[in-house]
Amino acid sequence: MAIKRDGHFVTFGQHIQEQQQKYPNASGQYSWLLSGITLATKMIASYVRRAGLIDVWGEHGSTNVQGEDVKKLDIIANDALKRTLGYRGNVGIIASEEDNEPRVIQDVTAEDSYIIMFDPLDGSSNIDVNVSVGTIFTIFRNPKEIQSTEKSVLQPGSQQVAAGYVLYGSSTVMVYTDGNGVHQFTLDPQFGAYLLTRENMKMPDHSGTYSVNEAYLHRFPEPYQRYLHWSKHPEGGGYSSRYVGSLVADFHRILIKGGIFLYPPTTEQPGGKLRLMYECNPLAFIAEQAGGKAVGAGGQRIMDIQPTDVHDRTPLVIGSSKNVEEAMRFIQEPVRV
Ligand code: FDP
Repeated sequence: MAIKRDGHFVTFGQHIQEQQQKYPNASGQYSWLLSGITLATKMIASYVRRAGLIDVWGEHGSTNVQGEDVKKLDIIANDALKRTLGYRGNVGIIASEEDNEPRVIQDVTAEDSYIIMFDPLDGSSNIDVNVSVGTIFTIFRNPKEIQSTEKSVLQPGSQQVAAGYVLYGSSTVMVYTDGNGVHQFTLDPQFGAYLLTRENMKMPDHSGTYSVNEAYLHRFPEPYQRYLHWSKHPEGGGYSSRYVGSLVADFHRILIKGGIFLYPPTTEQPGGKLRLMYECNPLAFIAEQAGGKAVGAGGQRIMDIQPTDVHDRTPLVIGSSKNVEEAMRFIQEPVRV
């Protein structure tokens, strides 16, 4: 149910304004930027909802910088975000998982200028089969000192100002944090607004569910294999498993119900598959704000990893704090394959 305050729904915009009132010097520029994200995701949601009726299924016929086939909806989502954010005066740099290079929108060095990074459509291999997909975004401050675009962008996740995702699922929900807890907003298609539906979300600290593409088991380093064997064995964890194959959907379930998601190194991708900047950092920020944990190779905190390239990848273990700690007892040398 949508949460009411003084008998009224709380829109995402109102929530941001309430947050900003805590900072008397806030210029309002930040909420202007966020309105670009909400507008773009409403546009994406409207395409997702009409998939099958309009021509959005299938391959676009190109490959992205990662060498993956690009779907039509990937392009639509990427364009929607770039268009809406490109006109926001306070956006300095935009970096998209689908694009080769970060794009400098304007050379702004003012205090309230931002860098936005996004995965426009996460889980896109699920689009054509009507399974949930999502948009993930993260926001950094544009460093005031004039630097190269690369240096400005390559900040560790601990520097994130805010992060969130939109899950186009049974309803369209946005989960957001700016370091003051995690809140969920649901898109009301009648009002055309995101309304507050969960406040100060906390992840259960343990659950008996793990999420991993277990078909790749033999490609994982041995400690991961041992952990997964223990997890399902009746004399070990005795856990159940769920794997959607859209990171946002798998993570959202864990945020609400608890558990653990793993994308380990594989023999083919020893550095992991998931992108540090576009996927892992934002979800790690949300996980930690909700009381969970997120670690990469060797158990390093995801948000402490210093990126060397905007398209860096990392192994990921994320979820309820006790589940992640439990997994870490098995996974000592995760990069050895
Ligand atoms: P996709 O390739 O469909 O875009 O990083 C992208 C991602 O999906 C994640 O959303 C998902 O968790 C993962 O890859 C799925 O990878 P596998 O198919 O290798 O399991």
